[in-house]
Amino acid sequence: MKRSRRALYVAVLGLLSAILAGCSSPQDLTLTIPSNPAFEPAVLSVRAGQQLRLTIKNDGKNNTDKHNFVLVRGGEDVMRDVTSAVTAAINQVGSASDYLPIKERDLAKILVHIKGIDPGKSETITFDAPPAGTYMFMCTYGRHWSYGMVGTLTVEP
Ligand SMILES: [Cu+2]
Repeated sequence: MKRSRRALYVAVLGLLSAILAGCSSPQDLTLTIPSNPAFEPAVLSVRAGQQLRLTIKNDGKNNTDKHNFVLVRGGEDVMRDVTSAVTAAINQVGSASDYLPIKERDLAKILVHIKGIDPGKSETITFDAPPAGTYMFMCTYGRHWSYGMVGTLTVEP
């Protein structure tokens, strides 16, 4: 009798911890964009599969300080592909491109993105961290990547 009760406790504890693990809250991350276009901090580190809640705060003061956030599915080579595709899109349709690629195969190289954020505003996006690796992010407005508005998301296994 005593033994079976103990077994029940163990089973209930196991079930509870499984439920708690499933309900684990997302990890909050914040990127701030100062008046001088940049992401602060420029390096983020997370665990693979962790749910993330990323907030981007645009602290720019001028009306022209609009920025976006584009996280690509890889490192610098993938970022270069995407910047070429964005440049092609802008040349083709201007700001109607939303500073994103037009072709599906280029869009597929983007993991997540947040559209243009006005100065003084912030936006939040929730997503799951990709598999372990290094992922680049950037702002594609006005080719801001070329002014160093880039950063790295490091995903640990
Ligand atoms: Cu920007």
